[in-house]
Amino acid sequence: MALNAVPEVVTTERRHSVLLVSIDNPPVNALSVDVRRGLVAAIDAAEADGAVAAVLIVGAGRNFIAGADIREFGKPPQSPSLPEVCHRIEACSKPVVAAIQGAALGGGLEIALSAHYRLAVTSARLGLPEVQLGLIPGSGGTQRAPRLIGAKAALDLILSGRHVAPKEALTLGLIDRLGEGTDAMAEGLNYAQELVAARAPVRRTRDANALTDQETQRAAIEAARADTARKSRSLFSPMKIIEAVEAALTLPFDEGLALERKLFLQCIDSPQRAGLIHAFFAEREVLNAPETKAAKPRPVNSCGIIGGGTMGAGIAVAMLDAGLPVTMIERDEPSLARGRAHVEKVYDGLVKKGRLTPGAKAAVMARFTGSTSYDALAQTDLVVEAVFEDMAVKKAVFAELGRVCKMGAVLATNTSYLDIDEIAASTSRPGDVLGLHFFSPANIMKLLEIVVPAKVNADVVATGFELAKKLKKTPVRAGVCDGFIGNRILAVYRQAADHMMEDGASPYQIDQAVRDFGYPMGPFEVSDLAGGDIGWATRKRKAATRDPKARYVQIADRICERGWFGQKTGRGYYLYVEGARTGTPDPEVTAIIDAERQRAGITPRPFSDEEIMRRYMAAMVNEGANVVHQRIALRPLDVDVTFLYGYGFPRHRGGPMHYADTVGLSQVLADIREFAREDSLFWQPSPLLVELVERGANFASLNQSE
Ligand code: 3H9
Repeated sequence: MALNAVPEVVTTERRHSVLLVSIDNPPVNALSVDVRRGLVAAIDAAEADGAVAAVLIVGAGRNFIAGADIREFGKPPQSPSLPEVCHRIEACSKPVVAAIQGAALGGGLEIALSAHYRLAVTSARLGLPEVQLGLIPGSGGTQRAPRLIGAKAALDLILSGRHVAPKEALTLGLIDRLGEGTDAMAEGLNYAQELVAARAPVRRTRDANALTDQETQRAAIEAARADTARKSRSLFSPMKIIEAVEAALTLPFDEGLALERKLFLQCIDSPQRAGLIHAFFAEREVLNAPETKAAKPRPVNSCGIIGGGTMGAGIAVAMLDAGLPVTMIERDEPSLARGRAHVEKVYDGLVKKGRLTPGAKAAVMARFTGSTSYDALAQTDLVVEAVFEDMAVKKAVFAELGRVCKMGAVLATNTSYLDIDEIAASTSRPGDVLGLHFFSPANIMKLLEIVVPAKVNADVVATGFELAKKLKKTPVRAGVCDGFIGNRILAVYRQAADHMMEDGASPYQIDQAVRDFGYPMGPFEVSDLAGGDIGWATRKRKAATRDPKARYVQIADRICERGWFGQKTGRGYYLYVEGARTGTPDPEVTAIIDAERQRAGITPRPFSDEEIMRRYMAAMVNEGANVVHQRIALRPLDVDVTFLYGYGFPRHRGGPMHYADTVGLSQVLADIREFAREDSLFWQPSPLLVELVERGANFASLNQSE
């Protein structure tokens, strides 16, 4: 029986003496203003109805509540606020039970913490992931969670943002009961009726006493503070989280709540919050490509890999991890044995670390077969070619694939820069050919560029996206060009770094400035890690087509000529003593740089860290704009996601294009024009950047256009 008219995202219905309050706000029951109003109205209705002895809150669909409605952040607040809703629930004079299935995250868990009793079924995942959005829990989570489970456990949850399964939640004391079945509503009704029968009292989390042992709690807070200072130096919200949780120890509940609110609003106003929420939506929006809307993916239940080198083996592991059977093709038995050994080595490492049992390893390897004959791929659904980067070799592979593979098989190349249209033309079925550009190590890196050649069928592209989901990777649609989205842009800002090195900044200063910006490594450290020979090979390949008028810095070539390829040879830009993974500056490299400056007639000048980043980012953003302008990337957000997932761009800055918006595009353009006075060939403003500045628009305005 419907008791009263509340907005339909929250419905109420009496079941005996229990008022069942159901939140139905697809897709994830986020706490929009209507839900908040509905919840308050439901509690009011429960108080007013003498026949109601308890309240049960449930979520319709797969989730309980995924949290505050992130789309409302940054807009004018609407009443009631979430803290007010939580307060209203907790203050209810009749027992309130939360029955959780699926996500109870952020504000969703805070609603549950405001209820008086909590039950979760097996599908439940509980967490306070606000830190991942640059926030702190803002509706009592920092005050109620420590009171319920202690400061140490609460800090662990809130600082990591991790999701907790119901068993652990029970052990922690976050919930009171584990539901035996899967139906949270049915389990919750039984629980609520039991509580009514037992005349169970209202039990408010604000009065919980897990903080009584002050000394232990303080130690936990100090440990978290030291750890955060070390690990999350450049992040804004983690220290605010610690401050708020500390208040749970030192202040009365209502004062703690007031402090939490103040700190939450500071976080809401921070550019890091804007960057992280942009990243959250962008990584979901990349899934919306024209082909994913237009076509259904082909089924992929088996996979072939051509080539058992580092890349091929990494891709094989990614496929095996996703549960697919893999057939690896190599040209001869010794190469095949090496390919298999590469794959096994990864799983042996996991066994050694105790993350995989020998039995589980054997089960995975049972899905791996190898062959020296392409005929073994006759029934395979999808093949990824990962052979040497040479057009003639690739064309020969694709001609073979066209001959042996069944009709409808997807034929993918993992090339990093070769023209996929040309590769596709070498088969009898170009409509089945696309690029799947994995990043090394392919079983770990999350980015997968889905490269779309001119003649490919839409369902083949959709299959690439579906495969990414299976592999738990983040796909970004890219057009065909040298380097696609990521490596094409990388080539340009790497040159900007080389120019600065020759003009007076040391590689060590540049790396430090880039790390201070938030990257885990600077460009020269990355070069040493990847192997200087890789970039050297690319430079040689491009030498014939290089514009003779373009500036070319030879320092890297001088270093490579000495056989210094980075970590694997013990020296590159840095010195690596006895296999160390962190290098130290090398005076001989500095001498090489000095000699090159002299040879080029350059008098070195000092660079500030700020100027280094201005140039580095201007180069990245300008080429990013070119990539969008030429439709290599669908939208600026696709460039952002590429850099967040493939190049270590600091997530709290949202990606290079989002970052450029925060700096202001007119400022970026002014910088480029200023730099162009020294080198007008390198610093050519992107037509898109110029157009946006003229219109007073930004990159974000293009993200909505698809
Ligand atoms: C918070 O609660 C602050 C409070 O402490 C204080 C406030 C005062 N809002 O991920 P999916 C959308 S902060 C709005 O693909 P899944 C998402 O964009 C919040 N929209 O599904 C997507 O839209 P579209 C703390 C949201 O099944 C659709 O839902 N909570 C929200 O793979 C499906 O999402 C979090 O940080 C939201 N809160 O995963 C949890 N959440 O279809 C964030 C999702 O248009 N959410 N959407 O692309 C998640 O972690 C996952 O979405 C979840 C489901 C695990 C719930």
